[in-house]
Amino acid sequence: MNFWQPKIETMKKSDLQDLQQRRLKDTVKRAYENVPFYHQKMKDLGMTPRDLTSLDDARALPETRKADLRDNYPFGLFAVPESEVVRVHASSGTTGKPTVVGYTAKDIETWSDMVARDMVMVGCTKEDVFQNAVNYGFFTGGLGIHYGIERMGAMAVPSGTGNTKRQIEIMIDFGVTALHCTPSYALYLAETVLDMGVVDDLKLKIGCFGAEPWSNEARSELENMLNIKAYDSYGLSEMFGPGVAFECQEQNGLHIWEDHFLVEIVDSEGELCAPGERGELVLTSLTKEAMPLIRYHTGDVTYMMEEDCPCGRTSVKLHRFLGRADDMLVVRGINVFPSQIEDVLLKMPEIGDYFQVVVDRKRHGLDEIAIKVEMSNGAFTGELSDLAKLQKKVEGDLKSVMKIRSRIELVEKGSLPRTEGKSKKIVDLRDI
Ligand code: DLL
Repeated sequence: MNFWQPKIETMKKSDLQDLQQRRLKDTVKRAYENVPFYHQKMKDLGMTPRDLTSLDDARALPETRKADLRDNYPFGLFAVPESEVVRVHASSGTTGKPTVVGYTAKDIETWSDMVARDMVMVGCTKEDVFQNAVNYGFFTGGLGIHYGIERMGAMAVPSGTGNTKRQIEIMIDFGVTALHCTPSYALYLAETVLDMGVVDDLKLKIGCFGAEPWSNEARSELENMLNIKAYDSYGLSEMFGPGVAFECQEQNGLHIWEDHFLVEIVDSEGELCAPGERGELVLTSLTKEAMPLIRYHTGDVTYMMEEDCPCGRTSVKLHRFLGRADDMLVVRGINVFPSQIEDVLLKMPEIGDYFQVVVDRKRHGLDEIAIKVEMSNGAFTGELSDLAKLQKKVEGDLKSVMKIRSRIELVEKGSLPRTEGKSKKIVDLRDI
């Protein structure tokens, strides 16, 4: 069994577009009639749902941003009566009110099928024992993935987060074959598995990692440490949650489910990017009932891949995410993504898997990047001159990629904080 919903997953491009158009019309009509926010926005633009005659007309629709969710806290963007909403999730956010999202019973069904598609796509079957080691709560990664596992019939192991050694014991005792968690937590789990010396006791084959950016280097690292194939899992609460886009077994780009989302990639001026050109992902939900969102700016940077996928799925692929538009550091006018730094660091055998970037503005107004980098096990020879050489090498390699100088501080393995959820790789101390 290679597909969960074969008809849709392999649908001809033109049929997919027809389906999108029908669903877009319906979504916009529901938003216009039931959500005052969208009604007003469309009125301001002099539009009604009847103006939508082709998919291209979507470009004229109003846009939505995270602030709009906050402004309409908690339930102001719901397009159905509250009595139809069977679940809410929320993201805490660091400032202000959380953003709340709601689901009808049908939304939960749609979402579960979408996640089941992903699981089957990476090779899971009913025989698999699937551990979901993310936070079960307001975070969509818990219940979202869980329902998908149950839907496709594997055995769900809802271990949540915490107590890493026990998680590993469970993995061994239950014969866990597939794991879903953040890549940061996967690294911590892998490190602990190696420390415990139990890697040969694991039956793990498949790792699905997401909820934060990670690099191809981190993938190789995890695959080697745990003897698995590792897949990228993308999603956001505003568009159901996890499962929106997922890698297939080609491990080369994430299929985004175009029967559920209309995809745009736009540059900083809002113009459409050509395939291969990086920009911000903007999504319109096509099937969400409780809370449809139109042209939602995800803040995530990627690009569209053009070539057909050998796996047979026809929905377009997105390149693995380069980071968030707002995670991009602008240091002395140069754009730096944490993922670029990770790419450089993980290529070096002397360097471990953890780093933290601290950006600060010095007295003369010049921004400085300092990067704390953990060394790998046994990399310290005891010779200080070797350390200095390594430090110089890291600084040089980073400079050639980032185009600006950074100060490297080599620290002992284990000294940077480990996380069970999303990691915080950047600390920006600038007051800007
Ligand atoms: O992180 C949903 C999720 C759960 C996805 C489990 C995958 C696995 P939020 O908490 O709303 O939802 O955060 C969404 O996380 O806009 C991206 O910035 C980031 N993100 C999620 N997946 C990836 C990924 C969940 N694979 C935000 N690569 C998104 C890069 C990711 N960034």
